[in-house]
Amino acid sequence: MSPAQEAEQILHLAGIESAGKLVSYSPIDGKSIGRVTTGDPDRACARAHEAFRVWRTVPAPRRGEFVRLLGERLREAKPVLTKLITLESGKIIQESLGEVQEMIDICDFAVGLSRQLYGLTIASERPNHRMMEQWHPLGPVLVISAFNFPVAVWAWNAALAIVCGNSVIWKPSEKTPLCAEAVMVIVRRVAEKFGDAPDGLVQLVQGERDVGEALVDDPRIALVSATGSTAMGKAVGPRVSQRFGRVLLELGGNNATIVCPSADLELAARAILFSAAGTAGQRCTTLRRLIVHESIADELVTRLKTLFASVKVGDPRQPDTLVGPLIDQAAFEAMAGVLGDHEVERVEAGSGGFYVRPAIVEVPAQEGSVLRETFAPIVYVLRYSDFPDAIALNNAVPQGLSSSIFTNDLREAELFLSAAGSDCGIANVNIGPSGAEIGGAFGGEKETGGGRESGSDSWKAYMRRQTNTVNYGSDLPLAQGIRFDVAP
Ligand code: UN1
Repeated sequence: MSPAQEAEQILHLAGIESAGKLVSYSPIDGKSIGRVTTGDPDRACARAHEAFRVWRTVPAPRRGEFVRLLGERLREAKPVLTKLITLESGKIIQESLGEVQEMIDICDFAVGLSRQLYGLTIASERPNHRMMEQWHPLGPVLVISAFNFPVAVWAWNAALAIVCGNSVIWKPSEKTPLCAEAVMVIVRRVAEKFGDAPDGLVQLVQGERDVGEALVDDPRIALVSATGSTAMGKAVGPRVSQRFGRVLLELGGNNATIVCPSADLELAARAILFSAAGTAGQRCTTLRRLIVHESIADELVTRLKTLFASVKVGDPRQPDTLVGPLIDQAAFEAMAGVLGDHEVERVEAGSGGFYVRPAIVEVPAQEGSVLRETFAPIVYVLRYSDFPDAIALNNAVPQGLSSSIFTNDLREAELFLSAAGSDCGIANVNIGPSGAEIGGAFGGEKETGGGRESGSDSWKAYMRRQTNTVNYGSDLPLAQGIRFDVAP
């Protein structure tokens, strides 16, 4: 069946009408698979603001019930949503399944969190005084998501924002609008079952750049959580900061793996293949730089070349495909542009999509395109002789998302994780840089934007902290022992 026919069936099943200005194309064959209507940012912000005023007073564990129902519905919808993700983003089925699982996992996490939005109690220096801090809902949250994780990253943000008492507006990538429509069908069913969720608690606003800009600039949006390129973050960050709104940025990565002489090369090779070639190199956590000790570089590169050559590139709906198509022609041109003389190996998959074989390119120095994130499956190989140089190379790029090391030497591993080691938000030992679990805080430093989403205490970004001091005595002692008495 063609992607268009398959998509039509799914949209019909979900009751989604395919109409409107914005066209969705499947990267599988480059053809249109549906249309959606552009949203109205002003109306969405007004509704989100009203919904927030109601939702913030609902007890957090009850808000958790909304997310529990969402997780339950996602479990039921997993097979269908998986298919649509593959049709619209070009991910292989295994990875689309993983993407829906990531949504379910964050729902489970957020349900537990809805009873754990803890503040501290703090010892007061004054007699008969108590200090504490409370975490209150923040306001409407705008989630801008990218094509490569068309639904999971929205879920990371939405699940936390909802239990934290906020309303949510979702501006998905214009390359994956149908996945967002399908998730909204699920959300509407959840709202019905929940009963008294305010109208406009979760909204979808489709559109292109102008729609995104109007939402970003709206003062009713308290937090803009944006995932995408560093260029996008550079545009969004200052606009929001200028109106003193909050931003949570998850931008480009240029992730490295260091392979040391003591490494288990079999393990390393498998991890490198998944991290570099998985999602056709289109994850923000994709492995882009391999920093290998000179004593094992030849052996590892030979092994990797064989693996890269044997990987099946093709229709992502086939169970044995490991690398699906690039998202579009522009992605292909970007890859071809940086590979230049090395030439991109195009794979004919019997359709109009852009299918490429993952490339492994040895470079003498870390310069030029090696310093940039090209959203395609290219891994650059650099050699090192002294371990401190490997760490220096890992850090000598403008981005700071993810990193990893393969070693069986405890000293190397611990140094890599230490304050003098990797400067990234994520640093792993004996696994690749991609494929993080939702339980940890996800995000990175430098040009990656500094935001943290998903697990750990990332929820704090979606709330406002209030410090309270209560005097239960009948005197008025001042802090720092200040005396301020009126003369008798
Ligand atoms: C992204 O590419 O924007 O760690 C997110 C990973 C995934 C999320 C990637 N869990 O690779």
